[in-house]
Amino acid sequence: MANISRREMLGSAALVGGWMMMGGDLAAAQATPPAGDKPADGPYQLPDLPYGYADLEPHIDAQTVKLHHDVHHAGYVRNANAAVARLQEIRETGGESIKDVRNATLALAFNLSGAILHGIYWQNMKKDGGGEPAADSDIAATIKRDFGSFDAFAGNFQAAAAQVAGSGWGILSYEPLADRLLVLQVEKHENSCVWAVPLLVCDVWEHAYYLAYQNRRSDYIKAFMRVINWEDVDQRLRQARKFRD
Ligand code: MN3
Repeated sequence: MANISRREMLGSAALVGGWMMMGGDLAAAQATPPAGDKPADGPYQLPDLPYGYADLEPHIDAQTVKLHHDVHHAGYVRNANAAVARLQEIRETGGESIKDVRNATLALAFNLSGAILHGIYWQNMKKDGGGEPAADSDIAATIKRDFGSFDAFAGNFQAAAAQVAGSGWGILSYEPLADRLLVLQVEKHENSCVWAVPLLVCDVWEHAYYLAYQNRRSDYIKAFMRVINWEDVDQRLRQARKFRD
């Protein structure tokens, strides 16, 4: 990707930090964004794909990319905007409406987390991606330092993604406290485990792969590894490190 704004990186950091604090069930937040309409007006926009629907083939098929971006990702954005609007409405209305703050806040956390992670997910891939990061990149050196070798990282990352229970994400994160890379699992994407900045995220919700790979999630994860945009991941690492300054 061309540029990752500081605002976007801060949003990602706040997202992951927010996961610690947002517990609770998601009955009101809803796991499946509704299909159809374009995202409503609001502070969040559906970003364009950085490539064509078919550009990730044969690894990720065009129909999956189109549905995933235009319907699922758009739903997160629309519902995040709706939650922001609902919270504004509650603040203005007051009275009994204040009882809906929890539902609206859960909906905001769930949908904005989805919107942010999907934005990273699309940029984490590119046509003719995959392989290993450039040998002289920060991400290559840091993977080697923290995991021992690229293969050790790749094995850990793929196993973590494959072993997510139900829906969720495998995530390579930068953890600024110790300046370390960590492979994490997220099973409720608004409810994570550590303060960390996501650098590389693999969506293992079924909609990301089921049309082409059915129950073969591991095959999809292998395919994902073949389309990674390591320049994007490297840029995210370098930007995340600025948080230490
Ligand atoms: Mn998804």
